[in-house]
Amino acid sequence: MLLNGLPSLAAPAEFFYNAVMPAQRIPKRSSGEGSFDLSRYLNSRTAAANRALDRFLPKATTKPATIHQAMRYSLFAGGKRLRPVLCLAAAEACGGAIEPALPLACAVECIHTYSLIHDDLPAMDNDDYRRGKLTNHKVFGEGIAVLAGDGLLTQAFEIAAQCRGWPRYSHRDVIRELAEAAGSLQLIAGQVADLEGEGKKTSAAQLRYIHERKTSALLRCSVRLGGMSANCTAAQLEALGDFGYHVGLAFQIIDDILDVTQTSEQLGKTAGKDVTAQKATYPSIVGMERSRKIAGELTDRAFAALKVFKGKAVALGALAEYLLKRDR
Ligand code: GRG
Repeated sequence: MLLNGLPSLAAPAEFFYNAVMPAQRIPKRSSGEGSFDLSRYLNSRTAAANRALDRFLPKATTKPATIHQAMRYSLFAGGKRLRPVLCLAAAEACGGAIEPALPLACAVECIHTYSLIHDDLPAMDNDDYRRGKLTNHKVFGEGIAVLAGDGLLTQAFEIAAQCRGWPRYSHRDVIRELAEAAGSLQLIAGQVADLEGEGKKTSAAQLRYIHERKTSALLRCSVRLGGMSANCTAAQLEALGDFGYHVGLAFQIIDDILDVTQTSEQLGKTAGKDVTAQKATYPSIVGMERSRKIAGELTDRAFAALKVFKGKAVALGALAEYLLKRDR
């Protein structure tokens, strides 16, 4: 069933609806320690990622200044920094420190931001707002927005190449991990399927295909890279992939739910776009209540993957719970 660590596309549609192990085999969700201060953790790790991004990116005044302003405009527009924080938390779960993980955390955020800039373009989702601000093309024009996305995607690999390299994971492994997640079999494949599915009847299996690629692949990559930066074992790397895959699917279901239930002000982007664009979503296929249940079940699976860390993945567990309960 697993192909390159991802469940095969030939998996039956039922997988989508029964995306859980039998209930008795799933450990109850618990981040391990009641006293974990997630808010403090998020603040400190987000600040570390922001400082590192600022260091890695060319200054806004570096020539040609327009492109560097445009890259920085979207990168520092107030994103939640979930992927970098997950990357750092994965490193810590494997006994590593955040410093060696930072180039990888920043690389993932650059790729994520590029994908948002391009997704917002008139040729794609045609959005005016993102992260509570005007979209990149609304401020800089379409040409520069395309280039700002290209610049961030390329920058990601330059930043990742600055990582240390580890006994179990070379630079080659790191670059390949990033390229696979961002490439035409994953992130781009998800976007292609999303574009081509608009206005068409979409099956549950097709929707899962889109979510695995458009959302899960980069989240999975984030935690795996964090593990690599801590020279994690093969078993830990597999567990992190499993965790990221399920958190990613749950994350997208919640995103679809929020698109319907929250306002544009709360989301910082245009709410209700999925209905307007006639996009298939979990709520539109299985309804709101079932969607919430599936997101909870996927989060249970993510938790189950953490058991190999024997209580050391408290931050990852708390983040998974937070992502399930988020309101923006
Ligand atoms: C253009 C190659 C290409 C891909 C675009 C990212 C994407 C694929 C589309 C954007 C729309 C979308 C629903 C993507 C799925 C992932 C997702 C929910 C992104 C939003 O992530 P957040 O909530 O955003 O972490 P912030 O702004 O907080 O970083």
